[in-house]
Amino acid sequence: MVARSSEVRRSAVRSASPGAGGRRRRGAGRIAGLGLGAAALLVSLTGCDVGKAFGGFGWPQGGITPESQRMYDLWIASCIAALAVGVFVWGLIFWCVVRYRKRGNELPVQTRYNLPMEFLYTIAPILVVSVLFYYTAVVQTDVIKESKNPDVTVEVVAFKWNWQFNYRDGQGRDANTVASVLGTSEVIPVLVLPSGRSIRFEETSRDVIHSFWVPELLFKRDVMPGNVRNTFEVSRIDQEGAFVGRCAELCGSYHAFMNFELRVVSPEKYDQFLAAKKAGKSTQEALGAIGEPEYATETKPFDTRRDVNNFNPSDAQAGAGS
Ligand SMILES: [Cu+2]
Repeated sequence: MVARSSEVRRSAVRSASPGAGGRRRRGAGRIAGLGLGAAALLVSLTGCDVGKAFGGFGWPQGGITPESQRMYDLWIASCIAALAVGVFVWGLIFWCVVRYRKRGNELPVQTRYNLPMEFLYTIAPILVVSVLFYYTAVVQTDVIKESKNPDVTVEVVAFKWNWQFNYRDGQGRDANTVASVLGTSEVIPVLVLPSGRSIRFEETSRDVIHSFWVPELLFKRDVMPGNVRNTFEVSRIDQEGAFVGRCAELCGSYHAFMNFELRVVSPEKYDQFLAAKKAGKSTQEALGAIGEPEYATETKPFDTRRDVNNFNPSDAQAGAGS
């Protein structure tokens, strides 16, 4: 009896709406059109700097290398794609809420086995994920690419809790250090690099795992002790100036003070700086010789405030006891 009545209802629905199949096809066509429109919008929007207008969608802006720009573009394009999909899905939800809101006790048409719809919501997510995967793989491969002969090679040596930067005459462990910059508790190490040249960073640690991070490079890589020698390369730095660098791996008590400064200067100034260092000048003297500030301008030296007795307002030295 129940089966029969539902059969009757279904046939009634079919006869009451002879154009249901056509409408469904038109609906699927409209959805496909919307999808195509969103894709076209995505392609056209990636041509302009939409990210800037929306604060980078949370991604840090101000990258100073072509690699950082590529990562930024990938992020912006992914956000726009996510927004397009989001708007499409939210639109469908609201449309269904309004179009199929309850109008009486009659059950609305139950749509099942709608092949175009099922095809759409199976294929569309696979397509979206594939496109995102493809562009991520392309950008990642590009960003971690290393050339055979970079213009400059710097060995980054991390230790608790400072940095040493060795300018090398080649790549790998067997190359020689031709000049060096060493940070101390009183002096922030200034890593001087040229603009417009490719730079290889080779990282090694004397003790625990650290992480070499200059936010403007939008690239961060762990500095490992032992045999692992992480490397990465930037094809050039586009902007001259001073940029603070940090350790981005919790490495011990004074991790937070493990800052350095990246000073990007013109290639001519860089050559003069290196020549001065090779001639035996200190980093500060060499910086002064090329007309640059001798000390870091963007960050302060190691300030542990060990000599300040925070718990006792008297002038007693910390650790002096009572
Ligand atoms: Cu560290």
